[in-house]
Amino acid sequence: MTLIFHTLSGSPFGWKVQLALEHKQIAYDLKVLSAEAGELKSTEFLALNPHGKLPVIVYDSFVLYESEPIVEYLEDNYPNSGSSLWPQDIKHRAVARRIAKEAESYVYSPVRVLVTQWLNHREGPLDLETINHAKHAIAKELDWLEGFFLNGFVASTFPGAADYALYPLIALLKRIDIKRSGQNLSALIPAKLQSWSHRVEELPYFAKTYPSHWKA
Ligand SMILES: N[C@@H](CCC(=O)N[C@@H](CS)C(=O)NCC(=O)O)C(=O)O
Repeated sequence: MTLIFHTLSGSPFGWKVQLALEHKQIAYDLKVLSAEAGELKSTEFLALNPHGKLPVIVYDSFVLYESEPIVEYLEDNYPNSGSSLWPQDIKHRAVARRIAKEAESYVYSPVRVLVTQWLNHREGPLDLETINHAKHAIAKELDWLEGFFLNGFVASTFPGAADYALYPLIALLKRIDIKRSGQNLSALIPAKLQSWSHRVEELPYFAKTYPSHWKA
């Protein structure tokens, strides 16, 4: 029985789960759905996740949505596959869990604002006040988090779930810079986080997880 992993190309939550799957060396069947084609609102998909959101995993008859519990499930269900997604030291582990939570609670929302303004923007003027507010919030949070990248990765010398929670958000800032020249959102990423993001990009399984529609 192979685990089925449903995701959306470029979704930070889906990317986090895919990095965790690769890290744990778990075989999976990748199903990339399309929001534009209405696949998240289909009866079949809503039966998997009533919220109509990705990622979702299906293993045998077990269905799980919400990226955080999915990552916990992978760790718990595959204890002997790959390496642990969390640092061994209890305090480091707690800090890593905290940073994964901070990424979702405080970095994701302002990044989403910028994605909505610049990557998903269709028409009408940009809301500059909202953009500046989001940029300020990101810079403040990343400056704070930078202090916990002392050992190469988040609270550890090894990559893990906290790195996979934060990295896709940083990648979205870099993506906006590629798509919208002149924004220089990379300037919001402090030096230690810049080098850390390169370390994540050098992981052997990173390329496999890179959003397919970004490769074009
Ligand atoms: N808290 C959820 C968030 C999932 C989520 O917001 N997924 C987005 C992609 S990043 C989605 O499926 N959006 C589609 C939609 O809202 O229609 C998780 O951690 O899995």
